[in-house]
Amino acid sequence: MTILRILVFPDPRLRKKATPVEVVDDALRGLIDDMFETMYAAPGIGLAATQVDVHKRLLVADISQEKTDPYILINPQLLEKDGVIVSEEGCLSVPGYYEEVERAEHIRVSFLNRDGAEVEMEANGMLAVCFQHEIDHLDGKLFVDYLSEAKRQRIRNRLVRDRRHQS
Ligand code: GNR
Ligand code: NI
Repeated sequence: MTILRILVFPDPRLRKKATPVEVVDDALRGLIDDMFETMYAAPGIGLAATQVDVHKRLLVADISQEKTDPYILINPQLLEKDGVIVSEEGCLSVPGYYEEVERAEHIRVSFLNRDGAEVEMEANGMLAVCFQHEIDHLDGKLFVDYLSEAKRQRIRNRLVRDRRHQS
């Protein structure tokens, strides 16, 4: 198992649109295991393949405290959205910033599981927020895109400055 490097905004690779997974094989399951290890180590409640520079439609999530509720969504599709929830979001690719974002409160999503079987499920509340945040990543979208241009620029400038002081 390997902890993968997470891309940080404004890295242009975070803007790539991921392409569908064609085969669910052992190589993909290896990537999934590495994504869980990376997410849990961060720690985070979700991770999209885009964030580790793999541009395939694949995400992992676990919003439980005890890391007991792992979800793997391959080729996720949002089928229904209902209601509105506003929550404070963060992102491992935008470290240190938390802002309110409006999302659907209830969703229905279809995807392939780690055996390549088609699954449909509903998600509500925090899990629904997490899935929407991760699916956005697969489309090259970040939570900062929902903020004002001024806020996004300020976050970008600070992260670029942080990076220079690190390296
Ligand atoms: O760890 C994370 N926390 C979080 C909090 C509120 C809304 C979304 C998230 S996802 C984030 C991990 C991450 O960046 N996933 O892409
Ligand atoms: Ni994120």
